[in-house]
Amino acid sequence: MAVELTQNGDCAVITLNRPEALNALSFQILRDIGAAIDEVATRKDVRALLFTGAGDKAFCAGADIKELRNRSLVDQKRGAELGQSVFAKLDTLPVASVALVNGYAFGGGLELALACSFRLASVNAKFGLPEVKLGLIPGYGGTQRLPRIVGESRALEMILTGKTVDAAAAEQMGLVNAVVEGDIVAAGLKFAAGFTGYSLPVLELARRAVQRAGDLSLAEGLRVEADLSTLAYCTADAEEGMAAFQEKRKAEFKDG
Ligand code: DAK
Repeated sequence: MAVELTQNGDCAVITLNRPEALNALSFQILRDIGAAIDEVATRKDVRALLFTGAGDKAFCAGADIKELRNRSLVDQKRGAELGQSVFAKLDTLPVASVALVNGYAFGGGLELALACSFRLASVNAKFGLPEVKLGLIPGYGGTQRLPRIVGESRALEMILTGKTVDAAAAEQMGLVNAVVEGDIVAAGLKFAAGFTGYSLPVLELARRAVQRAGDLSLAEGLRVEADLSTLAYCTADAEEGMAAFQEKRKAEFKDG
């Protein structure tokens, strides 16, 4: 299987498993990623989703270039919409996602990582949107998500030059949350443990609020925050969290 879904405790792990092509995204692999994300959404015991790539060279070298040629414009547009809709599933997934970038994350591979809630990089990770070298521009969300994460100027520089950014530079520009040494899946599980113990519905409300920051005015965003923070206040977990503080004990959240 070119897309493998496994579970490690309360974390689902989707592995792109096509190392002979540096885990390049064929249209079938995109559909399989979509199906795997849908399956994760049904699992009640999953509290985070991790993505990684098989092999020691690549997270994902991007869209399968060999598949992109000689297609009609209608097919190309549908292809872009397929990639966009699969990656957009991560926005509405009930749990946060972490891209574990263990090598090259180019083109569509970087766009997958950008669609995740968080990104960790191995020391040898390399990031880039090299579409311009092929006479193309990003089609799976890169022109929209990259500027929201690193700012317009840095995003334009990556998109117009196609230059590669190494792990240290990616961390410095806020493209990744951290650079990790050693086993990146173990690092991802540890990173996820930093939030999986909290109330899932409350985490989801926090993600919704932050997502809206990218597309609303400050005044509208503050109204959304007032609504969503009030919704969080209505959960039994909020009552439990505040009671536990006063009773000087650890909160026992029940996802309610
Ligand atoms: N697609 C297909 N095969 C790939 C691939 C890719 N993106 N990347 C690597 N491979 C394959 C290579 O062809 C090679 O297989 P063989 O040819 O030997 O059978 C194998 O993986 C190993 O690759 P290399 O031999 O090249 O390995 P190196 O270590 O020498 O180089 C590299 C690694 C990552 C620097 C190099 O492979 C590379 O430059 N790869 C291409 C990176 C790239 O340009 N990615 C695609 C960006 S474009 C759309 C609009 C736009 C897009 C999509 C859709 N629509 C409107 C629908 C654009 C999307 C992109 O992602």
